[in-house]
Amino acid sequence: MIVRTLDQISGTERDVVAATWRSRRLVLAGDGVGFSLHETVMYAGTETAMWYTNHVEAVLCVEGEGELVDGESGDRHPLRPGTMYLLDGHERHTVRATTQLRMVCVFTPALTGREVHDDKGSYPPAASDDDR
Ligand code: 9YT
Repeated sequence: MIVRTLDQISGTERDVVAATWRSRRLVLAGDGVGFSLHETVMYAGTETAMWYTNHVEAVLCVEGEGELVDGESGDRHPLRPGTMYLLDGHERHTVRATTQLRMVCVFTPALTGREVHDDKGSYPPAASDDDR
């Protein structure tokens, strides 16, 4: 069993800061369970375009208000605590944070740790089975 707190990982390699978000990665590929688990804060007033071509991601909003735009269909969905979205088709999407948004995110395959978005808003494929 592994037990970790957000306080323990703050300021460590598991704490990744980008222009519009901060992601504290509680479970990573090195833990060897096939998924990663992150607590992600999207900063108030920001817009983040993403396109996870190599991963499936589930996101549960637990704090804040915003909007999710499906980049494939153009559909818009309000984001508020209790709303979940699952990117089961590698959809392009944009998150608009009206207030600060706090999300719980699960990625499969697991992220290895230091990933930040490339110019398409994607992360590279998992390096190898040895990293999972
Ligand atoms: C909601 C979302 O996907 N935000 C971008 C960061 C990502 N969740 C991560 O790396 O934790």
